[in-house]
Amino acid sequence: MKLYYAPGACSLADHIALHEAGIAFECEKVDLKSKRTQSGADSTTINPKGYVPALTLDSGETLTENVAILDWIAHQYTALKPSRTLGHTHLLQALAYISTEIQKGFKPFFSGAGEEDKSAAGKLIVSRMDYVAGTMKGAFLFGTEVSVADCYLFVMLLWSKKNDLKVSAQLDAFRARMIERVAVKTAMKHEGLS
Ligand SMILES: N[C@@H](CCC(=O)N[C@@H](CS)C(=O)NCC(=O)O)C(=O)O
Repeated sequence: MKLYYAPGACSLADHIALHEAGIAFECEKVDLKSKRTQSGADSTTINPKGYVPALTLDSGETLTENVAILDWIAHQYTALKPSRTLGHTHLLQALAYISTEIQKGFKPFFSGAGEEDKSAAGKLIVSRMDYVAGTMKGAFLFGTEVSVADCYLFVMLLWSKKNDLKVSAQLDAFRARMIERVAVKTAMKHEGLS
């Protein structure tokens, strides 16, 4: 199995989740500008959508879309999803919200938008982060155990920090808790982020 990633990109969530799951996998870095992988391949032959993450399974099939890949990882290692009634639906609900409402909200920060647009986007992101924080059932989104959605939320908090967005003390504490995890340290070190 091979994860295609770019350092610090949303693919970091999958990288962390694969380590949390203890699944054996390889990684290959993608240059998002040139669309070349570390070994020189054209990354659009792996993911024709032209972005990361992409996860090539041992069967040869390649999965794309963070929500789908994180959901797949949680199915391989079910400790990474809530087990209670509607647990899977709640997981998808959290992943979809993080992907479509939070991650997409960062677009102005990556597209060279003006300060006014960035400020408006930042406010929206912080309020959406606050909403997610309000739904947390404990130290992690679904209680005492980490889930694949926590891995994704953590990456969004790294992006917030990088863009000087001030999040609540609760989310700062969550980020600090996550960063101490072996899986997080391992993935971040591999991506050259620590
Ligand atoms: N819908 C995709 C979006 C993935 C995405 O936005 N990837 C970014 C990095 S976080 C990327 O590779 N951007 C490069 C590009 O679009 O050219 C998903 O959720 O997986």
